[in-house]
Amino acid sequence: MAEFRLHCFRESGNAFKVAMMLDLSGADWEPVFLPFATGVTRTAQWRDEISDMGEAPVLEHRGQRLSQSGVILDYLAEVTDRFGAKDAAQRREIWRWILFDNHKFTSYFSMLRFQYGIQKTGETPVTEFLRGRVRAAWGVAEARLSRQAFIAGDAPTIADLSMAGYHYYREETGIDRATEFPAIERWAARIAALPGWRPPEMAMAQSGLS
Ligand SMILES: N[C@@H](CCC(=O)N[C@@H](CS)C(=O)NCC(=O)O)C(=O)O
Repeated sequence: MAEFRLHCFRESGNAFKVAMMLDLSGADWEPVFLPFATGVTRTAQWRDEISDMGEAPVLEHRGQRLSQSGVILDYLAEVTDRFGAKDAAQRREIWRWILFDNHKFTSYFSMLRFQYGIQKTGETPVTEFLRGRVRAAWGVAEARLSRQAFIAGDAPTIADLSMAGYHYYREETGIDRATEFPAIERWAARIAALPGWRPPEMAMAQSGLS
């Protein structure tokens, strides 16, 4: 059995945040397939045995089960000594962006992508609202990434891996990233060029939605 086991499915950008970290750190890890569309994460058994929050990803390591991608990334930075903070001030800066990511940068985009790109709802008041919120949050990151190569400095950290989780999927969302957010586009390419990086469909092969 691999040292790290990640409960995940291919479409989960939140899980891909952790998969990227494991790949880029050269960790010995394996995906544990989560058939998300069956509703398994809503069952009492899964919540008892895997995670009470009923969300992917969940990381198993040394008898522990960790959830919340930000906490998992922080844990992995500690045990692998990769992509962590160089001092206390940078640690706070990393957490500032991970919290922003979880509240706005990833969450609005993941909902927009799910509704517009995967469920194919067409345009609705909800998708219009979400796209506006995405553009506002991405604008904040665009300004930062126009000035520096990575979110918390000149080298990649777990803040980048958190924020990049949804940037390698191709569903239509009504946002043209390359044109509207060129600094984010270049940043996503810089992360994908790091040694060991694999796309979601290679890192987490099985689809949880089909
Ligand atoms: N803040 C959480 C979000 C996790 C999350 O929302 N995961 C989705 C899959 S990508 C999920 O399991 N959703 C189930 C639900 O909302 O009921 C994290 O970063 O781990």
